[in-house]
Amino acid sequence: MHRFRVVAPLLATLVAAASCKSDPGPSTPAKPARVTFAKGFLWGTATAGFQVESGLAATDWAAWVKTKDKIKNGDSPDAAGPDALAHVDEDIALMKAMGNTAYRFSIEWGRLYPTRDAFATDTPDPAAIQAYDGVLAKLKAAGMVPMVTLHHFVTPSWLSDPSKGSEPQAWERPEMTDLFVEYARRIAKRWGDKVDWWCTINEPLNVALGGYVQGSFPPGQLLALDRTFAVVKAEARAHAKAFEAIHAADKADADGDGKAAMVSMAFHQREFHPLDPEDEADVAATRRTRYVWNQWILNVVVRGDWDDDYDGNYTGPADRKGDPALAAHVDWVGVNYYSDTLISASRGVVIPVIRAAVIQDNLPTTRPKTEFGWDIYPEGMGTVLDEVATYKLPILITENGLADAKDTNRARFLAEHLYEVGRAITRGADIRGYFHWALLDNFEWASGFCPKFGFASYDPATKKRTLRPSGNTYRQIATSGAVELRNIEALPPYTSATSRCH
Ligand code: IFM
Repeated sequence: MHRFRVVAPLLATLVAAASCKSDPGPSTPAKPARVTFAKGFLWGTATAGFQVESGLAATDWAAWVKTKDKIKNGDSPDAAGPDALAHVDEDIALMKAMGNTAYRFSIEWGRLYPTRDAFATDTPDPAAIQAYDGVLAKLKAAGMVPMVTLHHFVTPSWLSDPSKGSEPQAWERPEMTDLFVEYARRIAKRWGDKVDWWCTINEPLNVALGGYVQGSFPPGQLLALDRTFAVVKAEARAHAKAFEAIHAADKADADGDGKAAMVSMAFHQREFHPLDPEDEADVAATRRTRYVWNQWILNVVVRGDWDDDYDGNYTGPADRKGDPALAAHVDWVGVNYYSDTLISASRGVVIPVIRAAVIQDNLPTTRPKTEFGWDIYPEGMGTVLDEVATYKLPILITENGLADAKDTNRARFLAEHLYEVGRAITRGADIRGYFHWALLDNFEWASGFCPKFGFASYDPATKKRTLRPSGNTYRQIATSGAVELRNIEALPPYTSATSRCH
């Protein structure tokens, strides 16, 4: 869903320029021999309910996967997924084998409350309660710090019906915000003594882009810009209210660090470059895209700056600067970083508002590509972290990873990205943890099971997990609390993926 398949003429002359950040010039400072991480840094992996669980029938995504031609190969998590709730012990064993100390996962609204009536009467499904109780108890017994996501793309069916895509769904519905806030309050109250790290909404912008621009997510709309931005605004407001509800409901300090709830969102932050760095229009379009993509919502929930028309100025009819109801509504910033993006002002499908075409897949650069068609670009992690550090809040990398079925690139990818995280820390960023996407192979939304993002693979029939060798690299880094440049150099060079999952 994150991938905008914008077919642009790929100019050979742009290739070197677009990949120039990989070629350090003579004035580049020497790279440190090692970077280190403080004791207590969270070493984790991540998953999300619909991607690894089965039986989430009462959700919009369950209906979406049954819709013709929406999912590659017609894949469905129920049939071929890793069935995570039935394999918690095995999954915790994987985490332990990698020296992990933390795990990010979601608690699914549609599993706990499959019907509107169940929600209205606060009668959660007992099996669901038991399942998540079990996950949290087992994580605690294993010494793992949980991070819980409350909305990772999936909405209960009673609030979102993809078969009626022309009507308002999920975040567009007037009642959604208050119901989500109530859901957040209940979860924080029930499990606040076990959870400190809360992530309200995963990738708020991407939910909207997938559902209303690209049409690859429910409700499957194409270039419906007004609806896209209405969704983003609703999510920003819902997050701010959920932030307050969670803080009011969860006063328990689960991990004994002196703080109770720590609440944020996970933002999909990308690096952006102009398709043609010599073209001023592309440069300006890149600036606009970076602002709307990486900064707009952060400005709302950190500073209360409500830039209603997304133009970067607070001068529009509904623009507001410094709204106290929205400002200071994150305790930390969650960064999902994957790769680079090229921006053109004119070549490809130009999206109004940003007035830019977004090219995310198979970039015309010399960098190695993942099986998802994304560039491997660790330096971009550093740029994004420096940008986020300007908000002066703790940061957690809530996702970072690659599709790599044969595990040829994962160890180097992990080490190089963590090296950039370490360097950002030495430049002053307050980074508290890193969650690799993903613990194990999972359902990659519209791309089905084709992309293999996991440290572990699993047998679809027996569900038996097998840790890929890169898990040893994670263990070595996590247990030593350091990344050594010489260890990175000893790893095999990247191999560009020859197959693609889309
Ligand atoms: O699998 C997704 C995840 O659900 C959200 N962030 C990006 C990942 C890889 O595309």
